[in-house]
Amino acid sequence: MQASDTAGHASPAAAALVRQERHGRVALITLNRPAQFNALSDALMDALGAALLAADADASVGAIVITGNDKAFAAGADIDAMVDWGHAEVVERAFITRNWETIRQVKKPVLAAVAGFALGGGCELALACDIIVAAESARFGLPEIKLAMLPGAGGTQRLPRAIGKAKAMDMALSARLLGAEEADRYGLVSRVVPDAQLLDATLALATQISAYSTPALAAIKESVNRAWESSLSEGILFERRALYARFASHDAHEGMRAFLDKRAPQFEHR
Ligand code: CO8
Repeated sequence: MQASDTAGHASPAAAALVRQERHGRVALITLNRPAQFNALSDALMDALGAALLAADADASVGAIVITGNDKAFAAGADIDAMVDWGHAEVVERAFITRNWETIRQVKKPVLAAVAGFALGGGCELALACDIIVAAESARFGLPEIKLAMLPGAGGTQRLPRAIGKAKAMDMALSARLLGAEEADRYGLVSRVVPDAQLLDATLALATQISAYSTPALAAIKESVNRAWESSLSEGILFERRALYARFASHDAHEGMRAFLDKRAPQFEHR
C-alpha cells in the first residue's frame, strides 16, 4: 500500500516517497528514496508527516514504526535541494518548521527501526521518535559541520538531552559517528539487535505496545516528553494530572479489574 491510500493530503508524487503497510495494530512507514540514502527532501518529509497524521488519526492503529533500508535509515537533509537556497527562500518555505514539527503532534508511540546510516536530519528524525531500535550496522552522526551547517532539525537540542552535553558536543563539533553499541551505551538508542532481526524485533515490540490502551500510552508519552521540557516540579504536577485523568477512563478500571479477576484485560482504547 502506498501513502496515497491513507495519507490524506500527500500528493501522488510525494506519496511514493514513503511506503505504508499495516501489521495488525501497527502502521509501518518505510522511507523510500534508496538511491539518495533516503535523503530527507521536503517532499519526503511532507509525505512522512501526512502518513504519521493519518496513522495517528486511525483508531485501529496503536503504534507506528518508521524504518529505512539496510544501508540507510536516512542520510540527512537533501543537500542537492539545499545547495542553492538563500535565506529568504528557507524562511518563506518554513524549512523544517513546516513539516518536521508534524512529528511532534503525533500522540501514539513512534518507533524508529534503524539500520545503516542515520546522519544529520536522519539522526534527528530518529531522535524525534519515542523508541529507537538499532541494528548492529546502525551508524549515528551529526556531520553537518562538514558542510558548515548545523544540526537544525532538533539535533542541538534533543541530542544533549538524550546523551548529555559532553557526548553531544563531541558528535556535533567533530562529526564523529557512533556505532550501535556505543549509541546503546550512551543511551541514544533503546535496544540493539542483529540486522536480520531488526524489522521483526521492532514490529514485535510495536505490536506489544499497540495492544495496550491507546490513551494510556498517549498519557505516558506526553508525560515523559514533558520531563524533557520542564522542571521536575512542573513535570510531577503534569504527571499527577495525567494520572488522575486515568481514573476517568474505561481502560484503567478494566486493567485493574482484569488483574484482580486473573484474566486478560479487554481494552477499548477509551
Ligand atoms: N542529500 C542528498 N543526496 C545524498 C545525501 C544527502 N544527504 N546523502 C547521500 N546522497 C546521495 C549522493 O549524492 C549519491 O548520489 P549519486 O549516486 O547521484 O552521486 C548517493 O546518495 C550515494 O551516496 P555516496 O556516493 O556518497 O555513497 P557512499 O556509500 O560513499 O556514502 C554516505 C554514503 C556516508 C551516507 C554519504 O553519502 C554522506 O556522507 N552523505 C551525506 C551525509 C550528510 O552530510 N548528512 C547531513 C546533511 S545536512 C542535514 O541533515 C541538516 C540537518 C538540518 C536540517 C534537516 C532537514 C531534513
